[in-house]
Amino acid sequence: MRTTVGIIGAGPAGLLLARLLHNAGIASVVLESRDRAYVERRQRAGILEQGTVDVLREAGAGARMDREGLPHDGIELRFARRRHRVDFPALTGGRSVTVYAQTEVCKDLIALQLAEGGPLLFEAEALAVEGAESENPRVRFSHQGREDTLVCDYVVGCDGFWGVARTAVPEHVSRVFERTYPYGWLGILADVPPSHDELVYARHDRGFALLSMRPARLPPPPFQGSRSAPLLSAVTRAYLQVPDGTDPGDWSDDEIWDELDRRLETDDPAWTLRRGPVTTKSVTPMRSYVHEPMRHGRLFLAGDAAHIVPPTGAKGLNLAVGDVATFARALIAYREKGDASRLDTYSADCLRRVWQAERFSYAMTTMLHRAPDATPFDDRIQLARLDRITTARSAETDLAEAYTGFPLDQQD
Ligand code: RFL
Ligand code: PHB
Repeated sequence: MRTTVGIIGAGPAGLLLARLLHNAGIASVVLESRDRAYVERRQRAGILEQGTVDVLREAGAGARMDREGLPHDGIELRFARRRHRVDFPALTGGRSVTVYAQTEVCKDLIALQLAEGGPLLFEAEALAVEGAESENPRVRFSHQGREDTLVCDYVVGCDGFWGVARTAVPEHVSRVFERTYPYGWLGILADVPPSHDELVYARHDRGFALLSMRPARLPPPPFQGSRSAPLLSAVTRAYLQVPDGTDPGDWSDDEIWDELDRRLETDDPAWTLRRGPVTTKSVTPMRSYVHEPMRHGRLFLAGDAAHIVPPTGAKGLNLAVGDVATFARALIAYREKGDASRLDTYSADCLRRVWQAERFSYAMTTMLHRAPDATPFDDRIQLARLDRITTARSAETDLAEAYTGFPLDQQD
């Protein structure tokens, strides 16, 4: 098999890249090791930065997101029994975020790719990238019980943290920067409307808690003749900080709701937590990780294949979108104007944005989580950082700008 751009992985990075290249008339083949149902079900991110929303719209993949996504103009911080709202548009000159699940972004992009784009092969596992330094890098892969080779002009590794693409960068040119955290997130989806109309990030002596949501489709009432279910509400997505290595089965539904109640409680008696049946439960470890460089010869790394952030800043999916938008623009500039400079600076351009997201995600994580060995001094520093955000406009603006994301074009 031969193509211009071989894409490994059909997560948000690989799928969006295939779409951007298709729109520019550039051929690609996507290889995905899992089956379609698995990719469409995997529960993950939920917050799209303004820039991500813009890229999806420009790619012609924003129609359902525009109908069903929930625009959010702020978040709430809770600490020391206080509530504080951060108003994004007021602090950033009009920027906001959209709540729309990664699963839905992937479903939309898969449907478009299968209808209009180039080949997207499910259950096609990349085994190795070979010849990254040559004119024609190759991906060796297995599909339907056979081994095959995809010969490309460029290979883009969008195969996530556990993928194979990164291993094709020789050790002597690779540098890895990493940090693990001694806690994880127990995440739930529950069939109950959210308890607040914006996301709530809470710092508590018992640990961090986050109240989020997902747009939800409720079945239409029987008297309505409509065939598609109208979007009537949202359901609760919530997270609790738990010790590293926690088994989600260790937590009963009641224990989860009780703990959310404790960590989210403030002096405001008007707020109450809505409880309901928990439909999914899982534990995510927390990690910061950057692999430099993000390019070796004609192999480019994008998204989680090159970097991981702890989810507290809601940046992982947005970084993946930024990387592939940067690569697509660079390749289009080369093909249309013969200008290879943006391909040459791909790694440096992405890493600037990546490190800003690493900084922000680390700052949010360490400000809001309680480490097992935290001292009273550490607690006071966390509270002082939160107090600063709620009293100094400059500190609050810094949070709002980073959360809503820096415009992609700032790099151009
Ligand atoms: P993905 O989504 O991991 O996709 C990689 C794809 O590659 C496939 N693959 C292979 N295919 C072929 N051959 C191989 N050898 C392969 N090896 C792997 C995999 O099956 C998969 O389909 O990476 P991508 O595209 O870079 O996307 C990154 C995002 O998924 C990730 O950063 C976010 O989900 C992180 N994240 C969040 N990001 C946000 O921006 N906002 C959020 O609110 C947010 N919340 C979260 C999150 C991640 C979470 N978890 C579970 C880690 C919340 C959670 C709980
Ligand atoms: C989510 O809704 O999954 C979510 C929201 C905000 C985060 C992380 C995850 O910071």
